[in-house]
Amino acid sequence: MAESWSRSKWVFVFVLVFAHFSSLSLAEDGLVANGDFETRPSNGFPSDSISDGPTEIPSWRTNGTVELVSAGEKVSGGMLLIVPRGTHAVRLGNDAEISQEVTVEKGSTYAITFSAARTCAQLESLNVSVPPASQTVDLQTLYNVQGWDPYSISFEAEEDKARLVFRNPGMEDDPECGPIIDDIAIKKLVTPDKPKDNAVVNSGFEFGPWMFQNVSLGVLLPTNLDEETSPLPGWMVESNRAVRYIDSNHYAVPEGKRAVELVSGKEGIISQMVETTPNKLYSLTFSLGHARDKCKEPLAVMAFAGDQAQNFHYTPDSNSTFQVASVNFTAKAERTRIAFYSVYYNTRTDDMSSLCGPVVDDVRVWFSGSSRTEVRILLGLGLALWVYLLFLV
Ligand SMILES: [Ca+2]
Repeated sequence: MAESWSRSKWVFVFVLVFAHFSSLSLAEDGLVANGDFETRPSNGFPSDSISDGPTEIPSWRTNGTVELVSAGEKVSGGMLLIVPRGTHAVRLGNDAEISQEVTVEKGSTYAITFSAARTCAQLESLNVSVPPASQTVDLQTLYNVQGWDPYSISFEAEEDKARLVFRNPGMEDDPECGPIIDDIAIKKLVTPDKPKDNAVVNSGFEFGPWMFQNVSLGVLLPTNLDEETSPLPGWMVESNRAVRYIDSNHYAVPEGKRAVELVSGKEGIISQMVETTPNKLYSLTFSLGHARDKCKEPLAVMAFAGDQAQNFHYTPDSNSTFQVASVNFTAKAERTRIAFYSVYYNTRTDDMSSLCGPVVDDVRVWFSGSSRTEVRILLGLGLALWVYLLFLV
């Protein structure tokens, strides 16, 4: 009896220890292992050693010319290398890549946040993949004068291990060109429940990719590969340019802690297909705001709901950084597309080149009463009743 008790106790301890370790190895939200490239390689950082040998990058597998670069370094042209944060980052040469395996939950969706900068004026891009999903992020557009930006893409885990691969697909003449990447973080995405009185999922943009507390640039969301996975659950970025995901620590956000800033004019569209009942009258309402990021006015959005399209200008008000706008529409099908883009291409007043634009938040779609045909039928019935009553009299 005592023996079997002691054995089951050991089994219990073993299960506990096993559970502990298996939960530890799952990727946690935040930086991946050495995701900021600040871990010292065994033979030191290239910048502080005189040896010319190849440097290994702790926690990463490399292929091709991958360099650990330091803030303050210059390339041959005399251009200062941009290191997004901290002291070190990596630069990917022609066709070079770095990768790392992360443990994930099969079937879950993850967002990868990373910072990227281009080194030369050429068409630079970065291919980010979690095989079989793959996406090429265009680094041609400079969204802000600091020369780098955080980006986010998403993938659905098909296995319980995923390999994150960052590759420079370019073939530049100058071997010193090639994107610089830094601050690679992962976050498991949760799709929020749909509220009862609103057909919009993630209506306040509170669910989204990892954001670094002390980074004030927001996170750029490039075009989605498909409708199923988006770093912004429920929403799609449809066009060929990015929108900016912003936080209330650094921007004026109408509701909650997160919102979207439409920074790419007509080329940065966010949309969602919402469930509707055909022939019912609906109202789309949303907050239209100013991010308080010195964005030069006028700010305006074009809002789409089914076959309705309407543009709204942001009217500055000293008491508030946003206003509520609405569009009425009659649903034609069981799913209706709602979408937003910025009417203007705006830049900041201080540097005249950082891209900015109107803020959209708190998007709601709800029944706004009976449809016109229903009203007509009711009026018709009422009239018939009166006629009938008159006959009786
Ligand atoms: Ca919000």
